[in-house]
Amino acid sequence: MNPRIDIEQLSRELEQLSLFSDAPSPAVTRVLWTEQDMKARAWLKSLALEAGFLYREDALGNTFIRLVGSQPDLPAVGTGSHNDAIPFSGMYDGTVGVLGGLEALRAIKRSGLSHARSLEVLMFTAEEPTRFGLGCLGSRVMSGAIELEKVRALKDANGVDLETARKAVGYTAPLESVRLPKDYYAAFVELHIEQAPLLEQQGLQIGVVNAIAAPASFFVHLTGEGGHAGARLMLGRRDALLAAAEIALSVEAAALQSGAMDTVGTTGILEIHPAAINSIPSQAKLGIDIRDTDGLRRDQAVQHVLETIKTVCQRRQIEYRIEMMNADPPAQSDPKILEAIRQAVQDLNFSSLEMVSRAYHDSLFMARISPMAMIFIPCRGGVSHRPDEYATPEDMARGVEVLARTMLNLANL
Ligand code: HGY
Ligand code: MN
Ligand code: MN
Repeated sequence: MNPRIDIEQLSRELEQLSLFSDAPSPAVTRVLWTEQDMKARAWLKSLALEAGFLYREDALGNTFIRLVGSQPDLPAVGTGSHNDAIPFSGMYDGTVGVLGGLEALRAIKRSGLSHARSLEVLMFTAEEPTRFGLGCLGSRVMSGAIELEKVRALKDANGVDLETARKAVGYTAPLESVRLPKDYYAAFVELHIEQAPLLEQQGLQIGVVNAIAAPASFFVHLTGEGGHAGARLMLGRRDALLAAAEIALSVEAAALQSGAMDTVGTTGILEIHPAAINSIPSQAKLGIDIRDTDGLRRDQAVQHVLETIKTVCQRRQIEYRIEMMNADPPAQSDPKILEAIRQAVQDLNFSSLEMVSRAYHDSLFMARISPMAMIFIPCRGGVSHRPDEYATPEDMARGVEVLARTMLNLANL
């Protein structure tokens, strides 16, 4: 019997998970290793144990939930995503891949269908950059994509470093133990909402993701000269906010002038000091995010902004410091995994679209240690990272069905 998805249970669990939040419903805020995050982790563990699966957490809290196969020594087939949520976001980003992955394993177990390879759901730590300013922290360390010294040096907005933060919530094993060998997984397939409107606009049911765009992010720290908003004349002012404003506009210009619609640029953070209406801003901090499906074009857009920062700060006599957080290459999906997804879509007679992911995901880094591909389902209006993010139970059920079939296709190869 084919795996049958219990969409009522999955929908209930998504609702329950959304309540572990530091924002009023329907918004969700669940930041790394906060009380709500730790409660959500404990709750996920209870679901895994209830289902009779193996459960472990690594030194960063990456969580592994395993349904053992008939040949447990073979590299497993992995799936998974993230449960952390940026401030005032929605309840489906990431969670559909974690709880949907769990439901896929439960459905496979209920079906009694055999699978040589073990099947494993991963809940990655810190896919979102909220706390330490760097996204995909868990999968970066797992895949060896970052030096551990850089990880240890990360500090949150309160100056708490990562080592102190992780040990405070019980993750004390050496960071070196997080790294996974290249043959740990035979395949990795992530289920995620599309976070864009293409599937909905074209009335298609499944996205077969063949590439993940290249993300870059950096902070710009600006220091000018403060002073009295009324008494200080305009001539000679060194207003940090105005320099920041020119820089933010150059982020938009860099994306629009790249010659391709795939280049996107966002200034998502702008903090000023002292932030008083009658005081000239002496300091500003920008958080800038620039991406493209083409790594070279992305780098050119970043370069455009860095040059603008230099000229604007020279003209306005503002000191600046650039804090590069990441500039990752894009990832291509593996042909074999794509074929397994297409086969599942065809068997289920669903409609589908081959597409790229403009959002990044942990799969961007899992691609470094395992053949990877992603499955998208539509989300209403393409909206994400907002409280009105929504995916229908029918779309979620289809996504989990494709995931379960794909994992089974791969588990017996
Ligand atoms: O920003 C991203 O692409 C992901 O949602 N963290
Ligand atoms: Mn996200
Ligand atoms: Mn996500």
